[in-house]
Amino acid sequence: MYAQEVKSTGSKPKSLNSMSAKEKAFQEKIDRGQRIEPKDWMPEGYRRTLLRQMGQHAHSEIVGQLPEGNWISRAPTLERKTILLAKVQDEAGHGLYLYSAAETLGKSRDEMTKELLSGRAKYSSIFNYPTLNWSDMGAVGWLVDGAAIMNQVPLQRTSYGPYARAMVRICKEESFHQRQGFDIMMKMSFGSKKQKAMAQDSLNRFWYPSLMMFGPSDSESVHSAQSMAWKIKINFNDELRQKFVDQTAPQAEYLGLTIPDEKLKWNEKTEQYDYSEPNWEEFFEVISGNGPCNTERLAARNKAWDDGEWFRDGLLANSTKNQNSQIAAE
Ligand code: FAQ
Repeated sequence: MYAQEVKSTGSKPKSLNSMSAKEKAFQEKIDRGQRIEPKDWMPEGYRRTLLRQMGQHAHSEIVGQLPEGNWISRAPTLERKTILLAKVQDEAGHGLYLYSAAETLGKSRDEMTKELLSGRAKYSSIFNYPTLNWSDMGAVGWLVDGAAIMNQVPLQRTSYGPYARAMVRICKEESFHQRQGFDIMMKMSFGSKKQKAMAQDSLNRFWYPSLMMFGPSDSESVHSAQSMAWKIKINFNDELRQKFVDQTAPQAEYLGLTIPDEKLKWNEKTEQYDYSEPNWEEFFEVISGNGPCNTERLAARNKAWDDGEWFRDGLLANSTKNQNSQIAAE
């Protein structure tokens, strides 16, 4: 019922010569590094691609609250509880900035939400994996937020103004999230034997799903070419995945943990780590709705939407009443 549909409709970018005058002027503006703003003319494909990516991104922030929200009441100390609560609230805020930025392209937040709830829109594959113990909160902050930052810092330079500006604030907060995750990992890794084993277990389970966050390998990425020509995306999927591995491997070493990849090795020639690809079959299963928690995640979002109906109706009724009394007073 709640399966996410895989609907990849990517196309190759047009050459400047085959563009209409309007499209050419638009592309040249992007090539000069100028921002596109909501009232500017834009090709329909640019608008649709942005709506798809920003919508998926917003949904990821919203669904992304669930695996951590699950642990707020079970955090080991009051301090950890308040920090986790603040982080989860931040993710809700990120979703809202992104929905607002996407609304400037002419699609309402309600429409985007309906797409999420019906399974027509995607959200990040990572949130379809379960969080089984406290050290998973460390792994999510360290690896999931770490991967999110790696992907999102370049998006501060994306060509669409409202998206780029939303990303500036989001990145600042994500950086705090990543540090709190690493702090939990340090506590666990340098703690008792049992705690260290929990930290290792979390790394074992979250490593490959984190690598999947960057999307399929470039040869399978249907949108990269056009999205990069439009500067909606700034880097290739594999490029960011490699940077993430290069950044994270020394951190794991510092923690005394082992990344679950026998092939992981520093390559003197390329000056980067060699590593094993994630299981792409599993990735495509997860984004098609068949991951371990897809059904549970969408059911939770649907329940929250249904349970909140009376409140949304109340807010709307109150705002209509206020507007009417203001009109009557004028
Ligand atoms: N999961 O052609 P590409 C976060 C889909 S925020 C699910 O390479 P594209 C914060 C893709 O949509 C995490 N689906 O696609 C946080 C397309 O399907 P479609 C989210 C995926 O768009 C932390 C198809 O595969 N971040 O974590 C995934 O050029 C902790 C072909 O792929 C963003 O959304 C995936 N991992 O590149 C919150 C960042 N990868 O639409 C709470 C912005 C690919 O044709 C707790 N987005 N697909 O049906 C992006 O940078 C890009 O959209 C990519 C994918 C890189 C994710």
